[in-house]
Amino acid sequence: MIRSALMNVMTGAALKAGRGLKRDFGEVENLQVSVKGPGDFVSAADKRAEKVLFEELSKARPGYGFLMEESGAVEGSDKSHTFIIDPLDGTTNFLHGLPIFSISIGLVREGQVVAGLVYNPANDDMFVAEKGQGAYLNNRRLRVAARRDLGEALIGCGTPHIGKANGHARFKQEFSAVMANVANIRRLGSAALDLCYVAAGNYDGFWERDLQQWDIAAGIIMVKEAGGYITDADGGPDPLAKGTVCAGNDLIHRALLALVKQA
Ligand code: 2AM
Ligand code: CA
Ligand code: CA
Ligand code: CA
Repeated sequence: MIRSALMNVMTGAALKAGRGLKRDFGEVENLQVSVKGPGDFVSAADKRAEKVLFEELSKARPGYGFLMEESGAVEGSDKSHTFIIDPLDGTTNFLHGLPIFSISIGLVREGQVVAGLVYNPANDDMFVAEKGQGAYLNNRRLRVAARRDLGEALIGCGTPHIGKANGHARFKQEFSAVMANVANIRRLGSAALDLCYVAAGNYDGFWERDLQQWDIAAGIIMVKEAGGYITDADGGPDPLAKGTVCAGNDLIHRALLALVKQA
């Protein structure tokens, strides 16, 4: 288990914000919800959690910059460190009473994710990773699945959102290509957790397009520190910049990427 000062700060902030999310999840029907765009919702729970995370992290690491889904960028005096935060990844699940959502915190140093945390308050799953230190779920060290045969693999994915007409056509082709070659496919709705499920070996692989940095910053280091491979969905080396991902162990990643790229 990672017990660095930084990870203590990040877990403390996530647990505090998570208590608020648990409370709000218990009375989700009373939450104020607004619409940011087609199929894109934000609730008072997202905003409250983000406020707690910003307060706690900026108190402990004054000077670090922030990039947050709901409040945008906050520049710090320290130009080399930025926290990238999604206070509630899986808002749609949350608002529908499905306990598959998370808080995601990544720390980027000079363009590279050096620490990540993904916390699901509904079941207290706390995933953490630091560069060179491994990835953990609660106290258990994580390792990506060992499966070698794509035909036996369980693959996760993300579906395009309403209003993305090009994305729909492309996704249908990718989905058919992958479905014809794997054991089965899942779609859970929190990209941050999806990448943790690759790190933990629950999914053998995962791909999704049209993501934001806060959806994947923490998940990227989780997969890498669990011994996995992660690229953008076209095989490029910087999924954080591209906003697309393809992940798995070395063999599954390579085979899945070939299907997605060809589609
Ligand atoms: P969110 O719940 O924080 O918005 C699931 O496929 C991923 O896409 C999640 O990380 C989710 O993050 C994000 N997402 C959900 N609805 C979206 C939309 N309308 N536009 C862009 N991203 C969305
Ligand atoms: Ca959102
Ligand atoms: Ca998100
Ligand atoms: Ca969010």
